[in-house]
Amino acid sequence: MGWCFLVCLFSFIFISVYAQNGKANVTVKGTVFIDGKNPIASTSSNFICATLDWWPPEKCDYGTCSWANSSLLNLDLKNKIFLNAVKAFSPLKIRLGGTLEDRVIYQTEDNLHAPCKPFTQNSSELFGFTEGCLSLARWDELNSFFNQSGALIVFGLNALNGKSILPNSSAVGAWNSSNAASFIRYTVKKGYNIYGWELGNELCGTGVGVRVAAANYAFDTIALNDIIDYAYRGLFKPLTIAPGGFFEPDWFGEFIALTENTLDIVTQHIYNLGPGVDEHIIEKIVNPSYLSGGAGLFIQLQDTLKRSETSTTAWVGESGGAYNSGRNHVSNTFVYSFWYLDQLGMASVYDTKTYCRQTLIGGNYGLLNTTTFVPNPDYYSALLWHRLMGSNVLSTNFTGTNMIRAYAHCAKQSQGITLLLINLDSHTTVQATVNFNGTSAYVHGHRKTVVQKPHCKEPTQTIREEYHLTPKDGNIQSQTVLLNGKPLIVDSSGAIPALNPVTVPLSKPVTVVPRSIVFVHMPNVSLPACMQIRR
Ligand SMILES: *[C@@H]1O[C@H](CO)[C@@H](O)[C@H](O)[C@H]1NC(C)=O
Ligand SMILES: *[C@@H]1O[C@H](CO)[C@@H](O)[C@H](O)[C@H]1NC(C)=O
Ligand SMILES: *[C@@H]1O[C@H](CO)[C@@H](O)[C@H](O)[C@H]1NC(C)=O
Ligand SMILES: *[C@@H]1O[C@H](CO)[C@@H](O)[C@H](O)[C@H]1NC(C)=O
Ligand SMILES: *[C@@H]1O[C@H](CO)[C@@H](O)[C@H](O)[C@H]1NC(C)=O
Ligand SMILES: *[C@@H]1O[C@H](CO)[C@@H](O)[C@H](O)[C@H]1NC(C)=O
Ligand SMILES: *[C@@H]1O[C@H](CO)[C@@H](O)[C@H](O)[C@H]1NC(C)=O
Ligand SMILES: *[C@@H]1O[C@H](CO)[C@@H](O)[C@H](O)[C@H]1NC(C)=O
Ligand SMILES: *[C@@H]1O[C@H](CO)[C@@H](O)[C@H](O)[C@H]1NC(C)=O
Ligand SMILES: CC(=O)N[C@H]1CO[C@H](CO)[C@@H](O)[C@@H]1O
Repeated sequence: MGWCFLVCLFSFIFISVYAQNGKANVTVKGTVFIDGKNPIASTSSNFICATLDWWPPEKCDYGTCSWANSSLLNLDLKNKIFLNAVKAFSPLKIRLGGTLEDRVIYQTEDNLHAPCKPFTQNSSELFGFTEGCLSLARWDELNSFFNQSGALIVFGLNALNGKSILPNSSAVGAWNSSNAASFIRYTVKKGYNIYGWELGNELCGTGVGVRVAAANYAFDTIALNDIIDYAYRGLFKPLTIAPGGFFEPDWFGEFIALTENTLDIVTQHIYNLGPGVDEHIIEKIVNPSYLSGGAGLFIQLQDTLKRSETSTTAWVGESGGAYNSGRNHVSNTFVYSFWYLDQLGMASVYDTKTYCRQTLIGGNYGLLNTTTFVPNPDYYSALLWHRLMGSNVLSTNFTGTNMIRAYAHCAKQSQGITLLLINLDSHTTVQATVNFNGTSAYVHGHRKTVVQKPHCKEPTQTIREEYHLTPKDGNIQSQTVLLNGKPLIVDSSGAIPALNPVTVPLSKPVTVVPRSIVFVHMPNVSLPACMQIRR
C-alpha cells in the first residue's frame, strides 16, 4: 500500500460545470508532473529574506505617505510582534538598504561629539533628502534586536561617498571607503554578526537617479572585499555582495567578469508590476502570461553567470513588485501572494539562492503592517515557504489549466517533497494528481516502481499534509488570510499563530479551490533528486 496514488495518475481531463445564479463553477482535473530524477537548481537553505529601508516618515508617493516610523532610524525595536515575527523564521535573512543607503553617513568612534542628524526632506538634494547619519548607539540597538531575533544581516553600504556626480548623472571617481571601513571595524570589534556587506543601491546600468560605470563599480567592489578581508582576518568572513540594482545584460556581464574572484553574490532588484499608482495591478497578478513574463530576468542573470567563469551566485536583493512603495489594498493583501509565491517559485527554478522581499515592514508592501506590525498575508506565505520548501528544486509542470502555477522542491523537514499550487482562477476548482514522471519513488521505505495501472483501489494509510490559504470572506483584497479555513491572527501577547496542516490520504487528488494557494507536504514520498546535494 502507499503507492496506489502513483498509479492512478491519468492525465485525462474532464470538466464539470454546475450553474448557479448564472455563474458557473468549473472543476478541472489536471496533473502535476514532477521529474524526480535530478534537481534542476538549488536555493540557499534560508532562501527567504526581507528588507528594512531608510525612508523617513516624510517619504511620500502620489500624495500618500506610507512609511510612518519604519525606517532603520526610527523603527520600534521593542514591539513584541516584531520580535516574534522575525524569530518565527530562525533565521530570517534581512537586507538593510534602499535608495537612501547611498546618502548615509556612519558615526565614527573618533567623532562621537559631531552632530549625527537624520535625513531631512529637501527636493534639491539627490533622492529628495539630505544625507542622514546612523549613530553608533542606534547601530548597537539594531544589533541587539538582530541578535535576539536570530536574523542574518546583509548591510548595504554607501557607494557614492567621495564620488562626483556629473550633469549627465554619472557618478565618477573612486569610492571613499574610509567611513565604511571605520563602520565595519566597529562592527567587528563589537562582535556583531553580519552575513554579508553589500555595496550600493540601484546605481548599476542606467541607474535610478545616478549611475556608476561597471568598471568603476568593480574597482570599488574589489576595494570593499579587501576591507572585509582585512577587518575579518582570522575570523569568519561575511559575503561580498553587489551591485543591488536592475539587471542590464551588458553592465552585469562586464561587472561579473571584472569581479570574478571577489564577488560572492550578485544582487538584482525586481519591480515587474510597474508603478504603485497603476490601478490594474491585480489584473496583472492573476494573468498567468504576465506572471510567466517575470521569468525573463532570472533566466538572463543565470545565463550571464553561466557564460562567465565566476563562482558568484545570484540573489534577488530587493523585490517589491510595484515600485514607489507598492499599492495600498493590493500589495498588503491576499492577492499579492499570487505574485510573491510565484516569484519565489520561478526564482528558485533559475538557481536564485535568496530572495529579499521589499519590505519586512514599511511602505504598502510590508510583510508586516507598517503601523500595527500585524502580519499581512504575504508574511504567512513567506513563513510557510521557509518551513516547507527545501533547497533542491524539482522540474515541475502542470497540465489541465494554465491558471495553476505549480512548483515543487524537496521538503525542508523530511526526506519527502513539498508541492506549491496557486490557483489564479476565480471560478475553477482544480483536482490535481501528481505524476513523478516515470522515476522510482520510495514510499514507506520500500522501493516502488511507478507503473501506470488503470485503477486505483482503496485509499491507503499513507498521508500527506496540506496547508490551504484563502482570503477572509473570499475577498482577495483582505488583509486576513485563512489557513485551512481558520484566520491567522496574532494573539494579545503578540505571538505568531501555529501553522498546522490538515492530513489527507496520499491517494486522493489535491483540491485547489478558486483563488487559493496550497502547500502540500508529502513526507513519505522519496525521490532520487532529494537524496543528492546540489551546489
Ligand atoms: C463557486 O465558487 C465560489 C468561490 O469558491 C463559491 O463562493 C460559490 O458558492 C461556488 N458556487 C457553486 C455553485 O459551487
Ligand atoms: C513616529 O514616532 C514618533 C515618536 O514616537 C511619533 O511622535 C510620531 O507620531 C510617529 N510618526 C508616525 C508617522 O507614526
Ligand atoms: C536644500 O538643498 C539645497 C542644495 O543643497 C540648499 O541650497 C538649500 O539651502 C536646502 N534647503 C533647505 C531648506 O535646507
Ligand atoms: C548573540 O550574541 C551572542 C553574544 O555575543 C553570541 O554568542 C550569539 O551567537 C549571537 N547570536 C546571534 C544569532 O547572532
Ligand atoms: C557623462 O559625462 C562624462 C563627462 O562628460 C562622460 O565621460 C560620460 O561618458 C558620460 N556618461 C554617459 C553615460 O553619458
Ligand atoms: C575620505 O573621507 C574622509 C572623511 O570621511 C576624509 O577625511 C578623507 O580625506 C577622504 N579621502 C579622500 C581621498 O578624499
Ligand atoms: C494596518 O492595519 C490597520 C488596522 O487593520 C489598517 O487600517 C491599515 O490600513 C493597515 N495599514 C497598512 C499600510 O496596511
Ligand atoms: C511536463 O513534464 C512532463 C515530464 O516531465 C513532460 O513529458 C511534458 O511534456 C511536460 N509538459 C509541458 C506542458 O511542459
Ligand atoms: C521525464 O522528464 C524529462 C524531462 O523533464 C524527460 O526528458 C523524460 O523523457 C521524462 N520521462 C518520462 C518517462 O516521461
Ligand atoms: C504511513 C505514513 O504516513 N507514514 C509516515 C509518513 O511520514 C510521517 C512524517 O514523517 C510519519 O509520521 C508517518 O508515520
